[in-house]
Amino acid sequence: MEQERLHPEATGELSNLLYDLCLAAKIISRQVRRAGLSDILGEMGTTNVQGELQQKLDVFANETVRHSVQHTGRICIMGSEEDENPVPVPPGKPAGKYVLLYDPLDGSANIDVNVSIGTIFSIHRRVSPKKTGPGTLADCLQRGRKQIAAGYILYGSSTMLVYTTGSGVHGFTLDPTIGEFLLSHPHIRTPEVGKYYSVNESHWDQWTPGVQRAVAAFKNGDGAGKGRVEAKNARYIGSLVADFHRNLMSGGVFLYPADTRSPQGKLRLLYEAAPLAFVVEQAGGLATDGGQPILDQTPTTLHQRTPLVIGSKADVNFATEVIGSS
Ligand code: FDP
Repeated sequence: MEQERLHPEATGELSNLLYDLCLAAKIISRQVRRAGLSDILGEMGTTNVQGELQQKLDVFANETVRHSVQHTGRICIMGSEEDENPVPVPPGKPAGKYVLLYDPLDGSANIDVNVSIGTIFSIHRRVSPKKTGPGTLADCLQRGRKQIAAGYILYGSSTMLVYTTGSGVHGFTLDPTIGEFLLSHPHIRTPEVGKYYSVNESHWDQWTPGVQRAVAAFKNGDGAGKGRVEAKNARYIGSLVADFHRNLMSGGVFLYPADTRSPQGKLRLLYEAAPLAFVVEQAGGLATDGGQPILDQTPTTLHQRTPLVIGSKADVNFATEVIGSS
């Protein structure tokens, strides 16, 4: 509400879209909290003891987000990690001026082992010349710099919504006793230099010499004195949202570089890297692909991958310089 008042021209539609996402987050959070209890961890297509068709949690999350937004008249098209093609609003339903891109449940390898996971979202304005009816792929393929809102929901020791609309980053914690997100972390700023580096070092042999040098410097310090890198502590959960959130709050750098097995990197530009890049820049940090800022990349496909270096500004600048010089 406070943010909306900064824009006298605002119609309230964006706030309502964010509320729609909060509703989805509460439903997903409830299901995640019951994950070990509710037979929900089964494979798709199998039947549970009640004879109901089991749904994997990531499929459940995908549908929950879709159902929470597609009939509201606020969006014209959605793109999700779980859907091969963009999903326009259903025929006959009102289409709005926003585009939603999302990763319904990031860190899926951690679902079955009770480790933090998250939902990531990115919101753009529609750009297709037709102002009514369903949106098009072109609405989804916009540069990160054009995002008007982005954020994530972390299902961790508590459930937290962290978002930006371009006026800073704000964190809300879900109070399960009243079912509301309460503003717990206004105006989040990330430290200029981080304490942690987060990378899957088992990929070392597949990295370029530049990536190896950057990671070695984060691990050991580069010995070059003031303005260079001090040795950092390592933390890698393997859930992007959780690794990102810890580094945002405590300071740190997360790397998922390109390697010989994934020459474009592993993470997705539109609904993983770009929204987190918007959040981190708004918190005073930085995100690059090891060369250019993530927010300046031009997407050509919905599920495009990108290398990612994200976190505290000085550390991302250092890694980008070292990777680029190899
Ligand atoms: P996951 O495969 O479990 O969905 O988005 C993909 C992602 O998780 C990120 O959340 C995580 O940071 C990364 O992949 C982990 O990949 P590695 O196992 O290769 O480290």
